[in-house]
Amino acid sequence: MCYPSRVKENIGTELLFSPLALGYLASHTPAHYDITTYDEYVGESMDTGIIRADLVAISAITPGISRAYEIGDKLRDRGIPCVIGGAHVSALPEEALEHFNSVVIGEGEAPWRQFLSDFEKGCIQQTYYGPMDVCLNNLGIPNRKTIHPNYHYQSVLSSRGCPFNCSFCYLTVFKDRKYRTIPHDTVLEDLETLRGKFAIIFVDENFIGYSRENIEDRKVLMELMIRKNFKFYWGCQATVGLANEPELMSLMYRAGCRSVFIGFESSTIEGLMEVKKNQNLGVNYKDSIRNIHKHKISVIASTILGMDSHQYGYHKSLIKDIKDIKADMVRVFYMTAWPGTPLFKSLEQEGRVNRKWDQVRKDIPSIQFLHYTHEEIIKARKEIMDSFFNLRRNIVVIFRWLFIDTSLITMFIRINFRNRKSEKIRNKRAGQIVSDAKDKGTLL
Ligand code: B12
Ligand code: SF4
Repeated sequence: MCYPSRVKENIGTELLFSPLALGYLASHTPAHYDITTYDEYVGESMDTGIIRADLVAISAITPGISRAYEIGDKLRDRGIPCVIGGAHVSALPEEALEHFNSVVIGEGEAPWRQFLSDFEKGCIQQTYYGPMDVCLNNLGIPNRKTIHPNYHYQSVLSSRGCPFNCSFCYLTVFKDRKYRTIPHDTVLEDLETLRGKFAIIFVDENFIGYSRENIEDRKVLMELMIRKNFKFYWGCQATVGLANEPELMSLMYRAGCRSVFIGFESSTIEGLMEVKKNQNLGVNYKDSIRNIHKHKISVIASTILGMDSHQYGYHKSLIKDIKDIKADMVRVFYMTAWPGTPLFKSLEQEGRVNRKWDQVRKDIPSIQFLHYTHEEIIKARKEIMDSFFNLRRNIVVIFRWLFIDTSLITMFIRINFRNRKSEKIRNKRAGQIVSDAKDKGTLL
């Protein structure tokens, strides 16, 4: 099994969370298979010339897809059957079938079991489909032996799916995606394997779910986690609606939550409407963060630069707005068009997308922006990041937390230090790509 990547991801922010796809597939693989995992994000390169295997399974996302195709081509030439799954090929299965024997679209566990059964009978199909509304009662826990120890934080899932339709989100590729929780016993069993870690991360699309029933379910999970006394700290992604759930936030804090990553995306109404982030409309970000801080949980504000409605100069007002809402940390991503999304479809019609998949990442400008050139947007992003990753700003945030809760301070300093290093790598990489494109006259 392999996670393909041409570059070893930088040890700063890119390697924050461990991938789980192959871990789940491994736990749904019959015991008579002997599995070896190559994780190219951490530099475990798969040598396609010498590798011996009866079958190779690849899990890829867009920036690693060209490497995946290279692996598929070489191994198929050597007569080794290859199967691929993940976000990118779920959107573009025909493209993937040019390089692979089989493509799995959607959620992988059930089609993977079917694929293996067909493989043993010698009759594999070209495509397999895993709906995203199947009950997760029999999901089980991921096989963590397949996860490389070099990741800063081990990822955990307690739910899957999201019913919203943000135009840029890769999840919109799946029509039948439904929010489903993983049984509490299964989540606790998985967490038990992580006892002793300093911190972990829940990679659920939205940890708090989408209904009253979901919120109540989360409260029960929190109570169970508190009873288990795990001791590790954790973070998660959630919608800003978390701020209206005092009881849940208080339980989350007691269960170890210290940080929540929230997609604010835009500080303008036009921006939110443009990307259909309707759940953020009318929300007062400052009050929301204040409410979350009251429960001693820090906020990482994620935001997008380069929407069509963001006029040149938007980044300057964004710096002011993020400071004003008192977010503890900020992540700024370029507007990126993932294949299969509504955003990709509309920008493709206008000839504004980049199909050099290696360069389609949220830290490299890849689409043609309406109001910024690529050079301008790199400078704009750097301006934002410089105003958040500097000593003065660090002192402000550390002081804030000294009076609220000190358990996060070491982690904050560590993440900040890594982020500063990563930012340099990111800017250098983005700058190089833009200047190469300029030299070749292919700059968007
Ligand atoms: C952990 C993580 C990482 C890890 C590992 C990446 C990986 N392959 O998972 C690391 C730290 C390396 C990483 C890095 C990046 N990541 Co990341 N990451 C995630 C995160 C938070 C969790 C992934 C995960 O484990 N999910 C849980 C598993 C169970 O779901 P899954 O991966 O989708 O797998 C299921 C199915 O897709 C399918 N499946 C997948 N593979 C296979 C293979 C086979 C054979 C089969 C049968 C089925 C199958 O079955 C699985 C089980 O049901 C996701 C967001 C999210 N919540 O999913 C983003 C995400 C995958 N990352 C993303 C991005 C953009 C990046 C970066 C490019 C960041 C950037 N700066 O822009 C980098 C660079 C990666 C590179 N070089 O290619 C995007 C991908 C979008 C896309 N269309 O490609 C996501 C979706 C986040 C987002 N919304 O933007 N990331
Ligand atoms: S709320 Fe998050 S996970 Fe759901 S569609 Fe929007 S960006 Fe995607």
